[in-house]
Amino acid sequence: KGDSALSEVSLMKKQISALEGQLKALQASFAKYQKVATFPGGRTVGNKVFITSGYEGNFDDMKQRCLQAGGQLASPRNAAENAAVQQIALLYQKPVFLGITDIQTEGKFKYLNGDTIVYSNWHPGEPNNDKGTEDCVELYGNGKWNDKSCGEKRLIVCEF
Ligand code: 293
Ligand code: CA
Repeated sequence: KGDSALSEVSLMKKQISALEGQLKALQASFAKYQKVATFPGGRTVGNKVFITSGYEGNFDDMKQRCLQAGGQLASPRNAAENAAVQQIALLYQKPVFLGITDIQTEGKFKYLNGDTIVYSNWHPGEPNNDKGTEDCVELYGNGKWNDKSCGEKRLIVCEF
């Protein structure tokens, strides 16, 4: 009995040291992918990573591409996140569509999960629903937001 308890302890010690080795390898691998993901069209803010392929598309295209990649359209929820998306817009010299629309109720901008937005950075005079057709939101190089027709093509930025 004493012997079998001892051999269980030594088995567990072996398992723990194997796990330690695997954890170390995983940490090294993660650090590498974290660097790759932020080069050059990516930005991390806290636990969030914003990244672009550099391609443009309309809102539905972009939404699908981000979902397919396991993320969602960039949805900055504070000034730091907004600044990160702004840097990507500046780097690529292209405005970005955000994961925010008022498709459901005109004038009530929501995230794609249906929650009302907790942060906004509208350009003065926006949102103006110009021509009655603007349900999507683009982020300019100056970081400010404009409501825009969802059929326009804008830079694809996803968040993970
Ligand atoms: C109007 C007035 C402009 C404004 C524009 C955008 C379109 O043309 O000042 O920049 O609408 O809001 O989304
Ligand atoms: Ca507008």
